[in-house]
Amino acid sequence: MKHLLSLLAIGSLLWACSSPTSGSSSTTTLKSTKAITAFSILGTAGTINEGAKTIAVSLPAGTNPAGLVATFTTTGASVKVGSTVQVSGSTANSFSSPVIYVVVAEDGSTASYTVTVSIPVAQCSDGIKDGAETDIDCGGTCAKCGTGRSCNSAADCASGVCTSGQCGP
Ligand SMILES: [Ca+2]
Repeated sequence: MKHLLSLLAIGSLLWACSSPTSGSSSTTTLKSTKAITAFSILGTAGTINEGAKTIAVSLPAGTNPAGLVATFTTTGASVKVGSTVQVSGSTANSFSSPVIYVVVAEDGSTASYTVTVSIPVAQCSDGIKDGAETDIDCGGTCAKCGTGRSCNSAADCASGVCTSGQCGP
């Protein structure tokens, strides 16, 4: 009987050693942080809404939304757009429509930020007569108007001739 007990004792000792209580690797807990804490494009800082997970960037009129490089800082392990790992200050994306930045934490959990870039259409190419234009997108401070288009003075016309409010040939 004594022999059996010692066998049991040895057995439980062996069990203790091989058991996953050796998960003392929990001292290296993987971080779950996955925030984007700063975001800018062409030196313009974006407005980060951490609650809504949105980032809004307003760029100057006329900026080409294609191939823009974002500079960002994150508390996550990596950042992806689609399957492409994003390198701050290096990876270019087209922002003609909102772009989803997925931040991956060390523990594999993720957070998705929707980045929206707004670029006002330049007044001289917005397809409407506004500002100082004398006709749609021409005259005033925009390009000079062609023949037959409305003008206030000769300076509004490519031909330098403004007759009865119309640019001459
Ligand atoms: Ca216009």
